[in-house]
Amino acid sequence: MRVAVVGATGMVGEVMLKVLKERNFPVTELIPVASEKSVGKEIEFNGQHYKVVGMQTAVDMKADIALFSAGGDTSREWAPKFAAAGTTVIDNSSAWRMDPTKKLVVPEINAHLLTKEDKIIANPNCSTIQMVLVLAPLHAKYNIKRIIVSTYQSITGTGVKAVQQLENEYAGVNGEMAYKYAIHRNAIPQCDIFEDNGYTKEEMKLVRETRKIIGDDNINVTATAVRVPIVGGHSEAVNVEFTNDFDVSEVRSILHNTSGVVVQDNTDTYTYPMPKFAQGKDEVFVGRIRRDESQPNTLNMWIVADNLRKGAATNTVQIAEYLVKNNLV
Ligand code: 11C
Repeated sequence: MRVAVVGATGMVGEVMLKVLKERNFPVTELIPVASEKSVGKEIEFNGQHYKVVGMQTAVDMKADIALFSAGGDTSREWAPKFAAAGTTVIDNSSAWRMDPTKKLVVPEINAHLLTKEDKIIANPNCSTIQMVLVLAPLHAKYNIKRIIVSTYQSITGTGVKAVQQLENEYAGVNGEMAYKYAIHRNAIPQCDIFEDNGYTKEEMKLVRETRKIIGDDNINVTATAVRVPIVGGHSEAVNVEFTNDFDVSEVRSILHNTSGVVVQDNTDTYTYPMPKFAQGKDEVFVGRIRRDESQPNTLNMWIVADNLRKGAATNTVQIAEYLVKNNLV
């Protein structure tokens, strides 16, 4: 496969390159693509050196697959051009996710919907991916009525500028601010901008994307997304009400048998997921699985994943793997 990575020098782009390498994705030629200021830089991949190219050059090179992580505006402008040149785009931005003509894919849940005609495929938001991977098999069994989710999100979700802000604050030096407020020793109840309804875009992604991926508009979701001074991954406290009752040990067993999910749940040994240990891993970790005793058929869980891995790069590469395996590119 001739693979273009658009945004190759960015935080997610770098992880995409790492994941392609680790998973032995069959790359015959890498086409690293970035903005004009990075054009000409060299990137090492599998022992070979590749020069970073600009967008139009990359379109003209007609790669088989392009993995995009360069923001919504770049994606809206360039993904259709790549697609028109015959390249299948897997896009990590929010540009196409809610477009009814585009598939929004978490491979373990809905990759079977993909066809050769899908030339722009959307990768969901990180906080949505880790939640739906755990909830989809439980929905199949018990039918979700309502989800209440509170997130504790890593600064890496904002990007390199936020990591720099935290480092500056640790060091006590003034620098550019990614957030309106200090993030060191703080929790900011705002991820992304506000929508007219008083929720942030991040919170509404959890509502809309969950329904689209699971394929059920009857699932009610309400979210509070919070930024915390953490780098290893996003954590989520999830309260889920089902139509049908469940047995907690059966829930554990379903999740234990769910591909991509690791159950870490033993109060005797203080075993539960934490971003410090999820960092660099491709799986989604779930623990603190317990019945909500305040109302029937309701479960509490704690879900953690590396937002740059399963939340972004790994999920994108897994979609590409599915396309290759099923001759869809
Ligand atoms: C965050 N979830 O942590 C965001 C980052 O829609 O792909 C990814 C934004 C997106 O702030």
